[in-house]
Amino acid sequence: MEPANAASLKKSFNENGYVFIPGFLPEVEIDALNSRIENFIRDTVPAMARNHVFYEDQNDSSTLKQMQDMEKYDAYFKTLAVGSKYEQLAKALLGEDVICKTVEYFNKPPRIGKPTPPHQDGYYFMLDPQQAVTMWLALEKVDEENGCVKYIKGSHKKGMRTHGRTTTLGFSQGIVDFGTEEDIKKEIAFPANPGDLLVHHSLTIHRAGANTTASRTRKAMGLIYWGESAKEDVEAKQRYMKQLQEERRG
Ligand SMILES: O=C(O)CCC(=O)C(=O)O
Repeated sequence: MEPANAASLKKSFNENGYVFIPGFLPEVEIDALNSRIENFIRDTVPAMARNHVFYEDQNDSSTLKQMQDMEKYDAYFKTLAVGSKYEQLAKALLGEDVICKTVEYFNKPPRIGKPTPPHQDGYYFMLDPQQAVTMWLALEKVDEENGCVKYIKGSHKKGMRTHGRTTTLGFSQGIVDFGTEEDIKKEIAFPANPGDLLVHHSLTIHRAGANTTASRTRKAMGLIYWGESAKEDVEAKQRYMKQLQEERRG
């Protein structure tokens, strides 16, 4: 990345809590990535740990909605994340060396793809300082109808909001008092074309709509990077994971 470009992206990231980079991945690379994902879903998903793959309907594999830690199962996704242009961008935005924590996939199947509740990723990460970014790469056309991502501009500067349990599988925590005048005024929707990249800070409030279309999916790839200064509150994280497991069993 050109230093001038990196500096202007960082400025806008610091100000708004996100950046939108149209055409980050060229079309041919998107086609290659989409076919790797298709192969992964066919060959690897059946053997994946249950807590790394989520379906809208557990009994219907066509309703796959989310995958996590894909880099642990397939070296292709590790190479995508580590030592790559995504890593370089994360480093430029956070202003320090970074560690890739996970490679994810987000789909909203037609008709049944639920809204993503308003949340801050940092609530799940439990970091001090909150030096982390999430990248969200559109794998196909995404708009208001199939559930595009929406950011609350500048919300990363206002600290952590109170989160509570949701009924959305894969996004178990949401902001309990979301919908204030400020939230509504500052919310911006990001329709995207394949290859467009969104990057948000771990304190940026975001959500996404449901997929209300009859036949379109809504596929995206996620990459999470933590800055090397970000330290995890390990005990709080363990307590949280235990609580999640108990809730899931329940
Ligand atoms: O794909 C979505 O609906 C939301 C993804 C998200 O919340 C995230 O990447 O942090």
